[in-house]
Amino acid sequence: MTKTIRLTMAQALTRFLTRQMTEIDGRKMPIFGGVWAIFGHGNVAGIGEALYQVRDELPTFRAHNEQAMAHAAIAYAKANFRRRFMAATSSIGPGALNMVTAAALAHVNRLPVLFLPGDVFANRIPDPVLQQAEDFSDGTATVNDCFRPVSRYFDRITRPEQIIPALNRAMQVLTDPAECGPVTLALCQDVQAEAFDYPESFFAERVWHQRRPRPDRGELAAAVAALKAATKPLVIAGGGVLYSQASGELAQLAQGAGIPVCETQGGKSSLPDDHPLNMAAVGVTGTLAANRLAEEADVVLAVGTRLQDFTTGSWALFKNSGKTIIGLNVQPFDAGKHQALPLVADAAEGLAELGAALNGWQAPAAWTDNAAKGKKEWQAEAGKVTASTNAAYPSDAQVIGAVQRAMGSDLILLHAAGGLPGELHKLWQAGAPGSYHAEYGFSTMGYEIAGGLGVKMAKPDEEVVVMIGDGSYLMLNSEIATSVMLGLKLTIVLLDNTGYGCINRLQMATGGANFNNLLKDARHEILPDIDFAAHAASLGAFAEKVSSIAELETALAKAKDNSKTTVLVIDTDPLASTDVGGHWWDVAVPEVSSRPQVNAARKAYEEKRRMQSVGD
Ligand SMILES: Cc1ncc(C[n+]2csc(CCOP(=O)(O)OP(=O)(O)O)c2C)c(N)n1
Ligand SMILES: [Mg+2]
Repeated sequence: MTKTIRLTMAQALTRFLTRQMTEIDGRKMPIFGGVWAIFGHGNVAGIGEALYQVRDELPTFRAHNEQAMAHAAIAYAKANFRRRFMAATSSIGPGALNMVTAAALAHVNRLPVLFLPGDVFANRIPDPVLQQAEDFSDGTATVNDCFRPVSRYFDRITRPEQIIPALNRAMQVLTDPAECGPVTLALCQDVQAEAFDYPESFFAERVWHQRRPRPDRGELAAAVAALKAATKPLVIAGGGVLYSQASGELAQLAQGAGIPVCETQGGKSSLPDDHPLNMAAVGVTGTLAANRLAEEADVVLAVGTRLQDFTTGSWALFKNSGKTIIGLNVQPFDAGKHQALPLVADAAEGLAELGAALNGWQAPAAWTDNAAKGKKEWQAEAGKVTASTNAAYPSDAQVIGAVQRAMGSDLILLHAAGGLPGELHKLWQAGAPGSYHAEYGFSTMGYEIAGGLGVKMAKPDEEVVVMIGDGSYLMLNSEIATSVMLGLKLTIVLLDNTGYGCINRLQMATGGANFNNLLKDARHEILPDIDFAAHAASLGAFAEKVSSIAELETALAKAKDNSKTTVLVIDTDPLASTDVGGHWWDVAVPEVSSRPQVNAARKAYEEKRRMQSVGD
């Protein structure tokens, strides 16, 4: 007879989570780094009690905002290259829905996270319960259905035994490199507390290993033939290179065949910035060196990238009409985009097999030499825009220069939204793989600070530097207090340009009036003068407002020795951005307008759109 153990569904769930292990560098460890929780009705009595039972094996962390705690969980997974992850549990209703944006963030970035929102009573006896939305036509609908389109797997647990297949499927999705993304198990409140005789085998320890699919022979042969026929080959390294930890294989292929490499936001730091073949950022926020090659390339080996518009310049960057794209991706959906030759495989395996099959083949030396020349030219340009200045309102680029000079590259730099992602993509000189942590798949304002916290949990020995604009800071800063409480130190550099600088610039570039972006251009009675340093200090951080680039460098050097989270605030110029490099981006301009500036922008837009390739 099967041995069973009588547990509530919530107890079974938490016990199961503690038994899921992984192996990293030969060391066995729990695959779940912990559970983020904000309790309320719908989870405090059920899952709350169950988490308490396992608190020594599976730590529970308390946050101040459900979206933010999910950001921390997601950043933790990203910093662990998806090898380890976390769960996040909330009450029903607003607590649950606060996590939906974060679920989309994880979905877009293909990052594993387990959402455990509380849900309504399965038995429906007390309906409508506090925070329950009532659907007039669908008795099964709850607010948690909002998670469906932003989860790779969604389930609602309405009977205690359903948690068995649901958790099995959850683990498949969380650990599969192709399917990987958020899993939502909506936990009906009464069912969390309901007992069942679970088979003991369900709680057997399980060690999960990363699956590394090797390429199909036919696809590999086609990719090799395409590369061997290339005269201007280029590699685009996306986030998949990092998730696969394929930097070594990438460097070997690039060096062996003399193929220059460029990097997407997600793929930056695949190779160190100073690697001679690394042309660094490509696309809308790309370097001169990378974009020049992208325009000419005849074979583009796109590795582990979703080829989003910032990478392809809205499909206007790759101008060689005879080009072939090879999509080396573990997910067929991505591998076959834009009629690419698909090469479905793990990045490390695929790159290694490609490298071996190329068997000494090399790109024409003139192409590789041209790349090296472009890199030198770009470095000179980048040096100019990041140099120190006495300006009262420095540019983002000048602040980036200061951070780099004071802190070096031996740190993890994190950012997500505003003008910084573009500037950092172009200008930050990344070090080791994973040292550049951009959330630019969803570019969620408010990811930064909570994300930094998640990174620090994953990599406690690393210096974690968060760069953030005033807009993102005001949107979500509460986890500064959590970072202080948990003793997880972040260095946060806050660039205050008094509003949504990058959107204001985009508005101007599309012919719009300065409207509703910078605080001064928004409807107001009193123009706010926000004391960010005082605010951060009130949350428990060390905080300082600096008044120049030189002061920032001094403060950053000092911050290295600070024991707790430090926030350094600097005023910056909302209008300045780096002109050199970059590429057009498709932002639809109104076809008719009473503003002549809009009409002019529309005309220029129509011109630019002609460069877009349709369907390839
Ligand atoms: C949650 C969310 N809302 C809105 C946006 C659109 N958006 C992108 S950047 C930005 C302004 C960011 O302001 P700030 O953080 O001060 O950076 P700056 O643009 O000034 O560099 C806005 C509103 C977004 N990316 N995320
Ligand atoms: Mg701003």
